[in-house]
Amino acid sequence: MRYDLYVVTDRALANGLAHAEIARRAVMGGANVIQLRDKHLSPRELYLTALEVRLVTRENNAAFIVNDELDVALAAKADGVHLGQDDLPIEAARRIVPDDFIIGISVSSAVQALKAQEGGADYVALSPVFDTASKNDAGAGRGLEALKEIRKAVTIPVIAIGGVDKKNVPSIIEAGADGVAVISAVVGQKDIEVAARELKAIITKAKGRR
Ligand code: TZP
Ligand code: MG
Repeated sequence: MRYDLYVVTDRALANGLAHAEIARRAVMGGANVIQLRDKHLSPRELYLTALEVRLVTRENNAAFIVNDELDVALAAKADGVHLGQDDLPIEAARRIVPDDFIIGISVSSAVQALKAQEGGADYVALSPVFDTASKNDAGAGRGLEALKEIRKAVTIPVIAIGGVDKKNVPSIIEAGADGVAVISAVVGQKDIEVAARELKAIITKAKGRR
């Protein structure tokens, strides 16, 4: 499983474009993972949207992760769910998902990352690595030192989210991240597909230097 370019959907930042269309453009540009994230939809709307994103990701061999809502993720046959520190505890989630179901956890420290790994996380996301305007309660960026500490603390894939852009992505990969998760650097760009392709090329190049 590759996490190189992990794109989180956001309708507001994409000028109201449908989640499935954001996903389609991002995977055409090479996104490896799509996370459906929408805090405003009802469970039913989220489920129906997830079915659409499931089709697009399956057709293009991208992984599909649902943010927060494990029931929707399971019902729509997503590949996994992404949980924050205030969401369902990973131990509880693990008990009710198939063996190969991906559970990703947001962490802000090496201690949280180790705890997530011990609970059975498939990956952790340092959140936020840098300051971001795309999530109100994200808090201050933890920086590359926190990323390096997490990299040392766990053996599972580590990704970084928050304020990631074309300029800082090489430093994130150099610090040991397996990939980056982005909203504005791809979803907020005029041409989502082109933005994804450019970012992916930078990630691939930076990995080649490691
Ligand atoms: N979780 C932590 S930071 C963030 C999320 C969903 C927002 C990332 O958006 P951007 O625009 O890539 O900083
Ligand atoms: Mg959450």
